[in-house]
Amino acid sequence: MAKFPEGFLWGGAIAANQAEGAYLEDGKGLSVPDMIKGGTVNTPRRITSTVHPGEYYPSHEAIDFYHRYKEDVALLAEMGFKCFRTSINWARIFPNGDDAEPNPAGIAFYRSLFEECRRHGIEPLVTLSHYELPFALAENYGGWANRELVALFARYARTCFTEFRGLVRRWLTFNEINCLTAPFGNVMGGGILPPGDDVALDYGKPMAWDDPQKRYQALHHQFVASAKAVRIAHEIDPGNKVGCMLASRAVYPYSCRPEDVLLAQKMARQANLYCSDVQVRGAYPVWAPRFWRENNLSIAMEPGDEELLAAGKVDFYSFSYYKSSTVSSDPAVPVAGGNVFYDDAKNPYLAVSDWGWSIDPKGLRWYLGEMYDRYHVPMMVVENGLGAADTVEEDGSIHDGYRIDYLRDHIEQMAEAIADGVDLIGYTMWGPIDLVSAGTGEMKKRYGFIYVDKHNDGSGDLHRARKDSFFWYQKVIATNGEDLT
Ligand code: BGP
Repeated sequence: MAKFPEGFLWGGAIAANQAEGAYLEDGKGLSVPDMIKGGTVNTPRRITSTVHPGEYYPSHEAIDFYHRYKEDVALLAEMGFKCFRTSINWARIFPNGDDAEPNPAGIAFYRSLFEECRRHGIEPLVTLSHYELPFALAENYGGWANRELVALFARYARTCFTEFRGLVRRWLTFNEINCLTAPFGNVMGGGILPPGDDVALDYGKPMAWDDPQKRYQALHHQFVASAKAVRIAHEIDPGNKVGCMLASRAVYPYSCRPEDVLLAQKMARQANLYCSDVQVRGAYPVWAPRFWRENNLSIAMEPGDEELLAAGKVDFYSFSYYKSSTVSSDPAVPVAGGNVFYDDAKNPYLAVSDWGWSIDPKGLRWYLGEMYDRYHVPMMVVENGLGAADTVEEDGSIHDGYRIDYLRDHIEQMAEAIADGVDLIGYTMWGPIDLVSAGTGEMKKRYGFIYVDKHNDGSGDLHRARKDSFFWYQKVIATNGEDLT
C-alpha cells in the first residue's frame, strides 16, 4: 500500500512579509512587520513607531520575491511542487486597511503570482493574514482589540475571494491564530503595539505592557472574523475550502506525576484547543468559562456571535509543527532556554536545533493522531522545517544533510499517522526558499531547499542556488513519498 494518498499536496510555505520585500511599491501601505528590525538568536527584534532612516528592517527588501516570483515559482515547479502556500499582504490590497477602494496594483500582483503557480500545475494555498496587519490599523484602531477590524477583515476577505475566484480554492484565515494566547502574540498576531518607540520584543521575558484582557478580546474578534470569512468564501465559490491554522502545541508532561499530567492538559487546552475548538467545532470549549473567571477575563460578545462561530466552521485543520513542548509543575526542573516562546521544561530525550527548538518527529505523529481523533476533518501540515545555518562551499554547492534528515524523519512519521487512519491531505514544509525569520528577523536561520544570497546585515546579491536538499525533495515528490533516501 502506498504511504501517501494519490494527489497528496506536496509543497512548501512562505509568507508575504518574509519574502516579498517591495515594502512600499505599487501603492502598498506599511504593515506591522515593516516596523520590526532584525535581531539574532540572542538579540531581540525591536519595533519602532516610524521607520527610522538608515536602520535595517528585514521585510523591506526581504528576498525580493515581489520582483523574482517567476524565477522562484519555476524553481519550485522544478522540484515538482503540487502546492505552494503563501499569504496576501493585506496592506497591498488595502494600504491602510480601511481605504474606500482596494489597490488595483496589489490585486494585479497576486493575480499574476497565482496564475504563474497554476501555469506550472501548482495549487496555491493562501493565508489571508500571516502577521501582516496594515500598520495603520494597529496605530489608529489598536489592532484586533478593536471590534471594527472584524468588518474590515470581512471586506478584505471578500475582495480576495472575489478577485481570485477560480485561481485559489484553498484558504487559511489567520496564521497561527493561537499565538494570541501568549504575550508574544501581541504585536505580530494581534497588531497590539507596545507604548513608545524602539521597543524590544523579547519573547523570553515577561512583557510589562501585556494586557491579557486585550489579547483575549482580540482573539475573539479574530474568531468572529474567521467565521465570517469562511461563510463568505463558501458563498462566493462553494468549491472553496477554508482551514484554520495553529501553531501546534504538542505538550508532554515532564513526568507521570499527576500534577504534571494535569498541567500538560491545561497548557494544551489553553494554548491550542481553546482556538481549534472554536474554529473546527464552532464553539468555545466547556472549560472556557472557568478559564475566563480564574484569569479575570471578560470577553465582550455581540448578539449573534455564537451563531456566527457555529456557522463558520472550517473545512480542514492545518498547523505548523517545529517542535514539541514539555511542561513540569516542579520549578526545580530546568527550562528549555533558547529562542522558545514558552517556559517549557527541557526534554532530556530530545536534541535541539541551534535556535533551541526541540527536534521531535514522533511528536508530529502523536499530534496528528490527537487532533484527528478529536476533530475528524482533513488535516494538513502547512509548516515544518529546520532553521539552520548553511555553508556555501567554494564550488557553490551547499550540503545540507541535516535538513534532509530532519524532514525525512518528519515525513516518515506523517506516513505512520496516515497508516493509523489520519486523513492527511498535504505537507507544505516551511521556507522552501530561504527567507526572513519571523522570530529573529535573521537570514542566517535558513529553512530552504533554495539558497538565497542575503545575510543578516542586509548584504548579498540575492542570487538563488539549489542545495542538496533540493534534489532530495524533488525525488520525494516524484515518488509520492516512497523514496526518502
Ligand atoms: C511560524 C511562522 C512563520 C515562520 C516559522 C519559523 O511561527 O508562521 O512565519 O517564520 O514559524 O519561525 P522562525 O522564522 O522564527 O524561524
